[in-house]
Amino acid sequence: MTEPLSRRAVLALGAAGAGSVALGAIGLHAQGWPPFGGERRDPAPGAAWTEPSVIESRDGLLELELRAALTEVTIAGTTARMLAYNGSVPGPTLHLRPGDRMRVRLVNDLDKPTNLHTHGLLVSPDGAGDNPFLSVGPGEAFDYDIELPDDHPPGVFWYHPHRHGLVADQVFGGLYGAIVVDSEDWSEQAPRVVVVSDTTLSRGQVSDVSPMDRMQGRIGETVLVNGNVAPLLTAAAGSSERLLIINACVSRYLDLDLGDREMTVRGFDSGVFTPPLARKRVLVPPGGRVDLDAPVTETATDLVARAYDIGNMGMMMGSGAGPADATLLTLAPGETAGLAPSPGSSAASSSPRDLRDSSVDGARTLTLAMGMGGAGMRFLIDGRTFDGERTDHRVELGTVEEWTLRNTSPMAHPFHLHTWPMQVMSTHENPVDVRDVVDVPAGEEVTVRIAFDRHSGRTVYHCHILDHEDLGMMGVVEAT
Ligand SMILES: [Cu+2]
Repeated sequence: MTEPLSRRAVLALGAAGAGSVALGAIGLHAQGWPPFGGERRDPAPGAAWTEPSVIESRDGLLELELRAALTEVTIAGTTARMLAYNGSVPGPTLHLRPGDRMRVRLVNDLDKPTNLHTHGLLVSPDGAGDNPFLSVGPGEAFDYDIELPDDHPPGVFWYHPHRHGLVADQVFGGLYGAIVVDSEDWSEQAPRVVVVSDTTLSRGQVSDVSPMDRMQGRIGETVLVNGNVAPLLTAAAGSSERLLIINACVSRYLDLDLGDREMTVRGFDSGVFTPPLARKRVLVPPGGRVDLDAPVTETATDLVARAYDIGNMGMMMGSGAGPADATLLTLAPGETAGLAPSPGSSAASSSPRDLRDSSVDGARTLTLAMGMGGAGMRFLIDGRTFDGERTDHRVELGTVEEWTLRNTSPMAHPFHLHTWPMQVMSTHENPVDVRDVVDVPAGEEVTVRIAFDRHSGRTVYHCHILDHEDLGMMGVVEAT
């Protein structure tokens, strides 16, 4: 790993950017929405709906300080010591516009290195941008400077640490928050931010996990929605709630089921379906997001994440029992807890580039595999584990490539590419399905097309079962 900044350099940067700390405080602007703001109530199953506080950009700029620290937080109806951004789990929601600049001072009050990844944003991976090779040591700070292109697509994204080797532990510990990019005015019409995570708490702190759990991909015992267990979301019967759902779980797939009701899927990740798709089940792999409308009727219903079998490590490594069903939230008729948006927003006007008819400048196959070796299972892409000094694939800026993602292992792996979205080519019924996390089921292959445009630079692709990423299932791509 590169350690590009010494503590002294960081302090010097800090002096130059001293204003950003104060500005960060001003930027921490609590809106009238959501109704409870950032206040932490005492949540319990069926608890009132809460959402993280929202920080909005102003005049094209969002500045804030994000302090990562072990903090006592109110979570799942109790208190626990977790890793938190600015003292809350999830961290604040960042609401951005296309063309915005985001200046984030990440302060590391942890006892291990960390960094910051703006998952899914179409921004530069270089320098002080969305750079996965940075490492910010304990007691250090780093000033990120991230610019969104003017034509950045709308969508729901998220931020979390990406320091190789520590990512799963830090996300499991509580370090994640939502990013929403749109051109909408939330004071008039606000979607619901639904940050889904899981963790395991024991005696007031986050449990350690075994090497076996890491190889299988850890599944937390407690599933949280905005830090609560199965909160109650009420709205007028006959309306619908627009949910921006983020799967911030380390390894858990969310197989969404709203009982006998159909959900209206506006899009996954930064992709938009025109028209939206009606679906009774919606699969959101780890790291993925979905933007959907859920109908509210006269009777309450649960939004459930059904147990989803991704396969396991095989006979040699144990049974690898999968997760159980988990109720994410209850949708019930009642007083509108806030502002119920109506379907058909401006989001549909910004369709992603369709690559189906593009000429393809290059084709490659990336093989996701598992094999025995060393102390246990090895997690491989193209037969190798991650080496940040090595560049695995070089592509030419401005080209379109077709990548075949081949999974020869007995488990599904959700494949995430930074910086450049992927258009899934093998989805026949969804004409333009653009994602940054593409699930590759066990023993199968998926073909995607990627336009290497907007940004040059060097970044990573990896399995978004974050334990697998930490175990080396990651590679480096550079576009020049
Ligand atoms: Cu994996």
